[in-house]
Amino acid sequence: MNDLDQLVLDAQTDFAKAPTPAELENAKARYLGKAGRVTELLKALGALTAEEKKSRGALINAAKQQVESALNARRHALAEAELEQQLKSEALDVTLPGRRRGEGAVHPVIRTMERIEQIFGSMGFDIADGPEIETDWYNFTALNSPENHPARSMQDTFYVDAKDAEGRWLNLRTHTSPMQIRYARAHAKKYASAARMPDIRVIAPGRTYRVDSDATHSPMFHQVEGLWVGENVSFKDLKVMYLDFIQAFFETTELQLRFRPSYFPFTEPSAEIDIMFEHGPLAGKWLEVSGSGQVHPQVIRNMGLDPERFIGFAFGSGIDRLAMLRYGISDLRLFFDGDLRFLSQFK
Ligand code: 2NM
Repeated sequence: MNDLDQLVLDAQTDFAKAPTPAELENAKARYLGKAGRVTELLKALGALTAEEKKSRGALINAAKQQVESALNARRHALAEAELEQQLKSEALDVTLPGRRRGEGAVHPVIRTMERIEQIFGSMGFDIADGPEIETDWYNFTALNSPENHPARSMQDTFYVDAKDAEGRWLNLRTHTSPMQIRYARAHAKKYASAARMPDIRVIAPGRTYRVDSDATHSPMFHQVEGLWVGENVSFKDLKVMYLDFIQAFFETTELQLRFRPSYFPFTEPSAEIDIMFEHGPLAGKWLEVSGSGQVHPQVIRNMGLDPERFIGFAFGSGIDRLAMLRYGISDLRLFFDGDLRFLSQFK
């Protein structure tokens, strides 16, 4: 093998070993660069005769062309490999399922609350909401709850370690009735000098809090309380209104309603409201769905109204319980565990 064949072979081997374009360019410099082996051979031609120059020069040029074509072939191969690699890394599996935006849904209790609001709204009731942190006066005193009543104890009520601007102790409301008081007082004030006060017809739905926790009690639960105050309302209006509501809520007229005497400090007389379905899985069983009664004269007074003139009827229902009955759920805690396997069934 002559020196030129050896040089071409060396170049081909070197180029083939270069793993990257940058290292290939370094290898190229060793052959075709200013001090490269091919360049040195061409420089050496100067010492030869014209005849020798011609023949040797032709051989060196032929070898140079072989080196250059080996270089180009390797450049091309490296570029191909790089492209191949890039395509591979960017490969898409078009059979994968698409990425979806998670689909949310309204919580079943809130859905039930909105359903109740819709029904009472259609019956001409206003919807009121207000503070969940209340003063002792709105939560208990205004509702005729005796100063030493056990409901006021720390065992039953969540107290807040803070006072309001007037220095009154605060608690998490144990029912939504304080909102009824707020609403009625604002209404009474608004119409204080009017010849006639329009009836108060309002529901107060929302979160309420009591120190209680088991399968049927959660420390946070939802209530809706309704209030109807006027100069000419009677227990009959409460009965008809509640019957209309419960029939709309359960989408059936095939149920019975029963008022059972009871006791609440804010109503006198008071009654539990029971219903009984005539069909379905709960048929034939009386179910307690609400408390109710004629608003106590002292509570009417605390609303800023004259109990000699105004008479009121009120009820209070647990929204969570109504939702359980509507959806056939036996454990209240399912509503508050945040388990998507349960919640996603209400989409
Ligand atoms: C109930 C039962 C009976 C009630 C009373 C009032 C108000 F503000 F008029 F005094 N609001 N809600 C009431 C009456 C609530 O819940 C079991």
